[in-house]
Amino acid sequence: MITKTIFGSIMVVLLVEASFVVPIAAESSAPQNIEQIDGFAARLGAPPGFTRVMIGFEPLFKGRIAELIEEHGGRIKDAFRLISAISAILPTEVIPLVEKLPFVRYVEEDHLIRSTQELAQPYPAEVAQEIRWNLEAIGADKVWNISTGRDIKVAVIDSGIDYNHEDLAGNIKGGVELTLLQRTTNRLAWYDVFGHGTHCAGIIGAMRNGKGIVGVAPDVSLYAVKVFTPIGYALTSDIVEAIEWCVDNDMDIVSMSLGGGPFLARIFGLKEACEAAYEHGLLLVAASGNWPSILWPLPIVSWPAAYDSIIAVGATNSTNAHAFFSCRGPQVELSAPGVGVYSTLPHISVAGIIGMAGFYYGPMDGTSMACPHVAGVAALVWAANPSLSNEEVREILSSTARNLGSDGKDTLYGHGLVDAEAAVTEALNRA
Ligand SMILES: [Ca+2]
Ligand SMILES: [Ca+2]
Repeated sequence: MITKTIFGSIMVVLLVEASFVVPIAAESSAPQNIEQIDGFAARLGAPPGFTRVMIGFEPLFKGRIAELIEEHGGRIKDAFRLISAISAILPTEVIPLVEKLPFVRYVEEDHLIRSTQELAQPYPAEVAQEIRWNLEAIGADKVWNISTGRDIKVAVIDSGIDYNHEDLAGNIKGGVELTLLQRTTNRLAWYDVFGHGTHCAGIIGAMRNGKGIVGVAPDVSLYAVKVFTPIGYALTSDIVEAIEWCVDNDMDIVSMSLGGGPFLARIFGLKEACEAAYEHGLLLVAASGNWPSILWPLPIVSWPAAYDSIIAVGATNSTNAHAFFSCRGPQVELSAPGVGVYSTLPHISVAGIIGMAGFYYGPMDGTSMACPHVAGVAALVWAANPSLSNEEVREILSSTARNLGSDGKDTLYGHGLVDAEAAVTEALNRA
């Protein structure tokens, strides 16, 4: 039995996996990625006296919950099918009554998750396509004669993707916007004006086309699941809806370079959605979080990466050493490159606004960049042997990872650096 909880105006610490953007080879400056928001989230866009909530209930009572919300002058935002929960705007004074109902499992604030993307400095591609250190570190280029991720569907839950980008367009197969602003599959809606989603998408699946960069899985099918508004906010319920969309649309892999702080440890809706998607056979990968140990001494990664149903990925640099900002903890499952990673950027950017022609690329730092490397390797593994289950792909990634640091699994590196060549070889052995 899950304890009923309601959070009033507790201090909310938000984490952004994204992005203190630095030029390649520069030292990372102090991270700007921890923010504190107090009670603001659940009232965003809600009338005075109302709060945004997620209500979990016993499955047979969906209709009764909907009636209750209406009776009290509230409004349903999402009636989920993947989990037995509803997100809604409710009069704040009604919440204690609702949580006492015997068929209500929990009432929780619909927290905000923010991705404070700072724009990278985009450059027109100055070189022909090249294999950069991050791909060599994980051996991705060594398996493309066997597997390129073809026919594997990877959803990037983020800020959208620049579908016009020369290095992405051929691999982008669909998208959706699920934000407070609108909920639509209209192509214009899921364009990325932010940069973060396009950067992550390029790491997973930029094309092998003689231009720009190459992604880990250069023939993968990419889907943009846009949850971050142009100002960089998503509600927890938006992430739940995004995961539901991934299940409904038969995604194989979900890449989530996003996360939040300790308040999410006691959020049930997001946890349930991740568990349900995992049970449906999807493989979920998330960034472990960018908290330098000086700011976050506890050995625990951010959420949703911390959930058992998700592969938590930490970041390493070009010498395969732990990136100082990468969260440590027993939940870290794998490591992947996350410092000075060069990838695609959307045209609409500082350079785009001033009218510079061309397509753009640039470096970013963060566990946000590590996560899509693992999503890409998972796509290589699955394409090499489509008969594998999500649990088997996960087990192969861990068992073939290259140990780093102390012997065996540890709290800095997890099982170690993801190894595309060893993982694909193992996948073929099991075919
Ligand atoms: Ca390319
Ligand atoms: Ca180790």
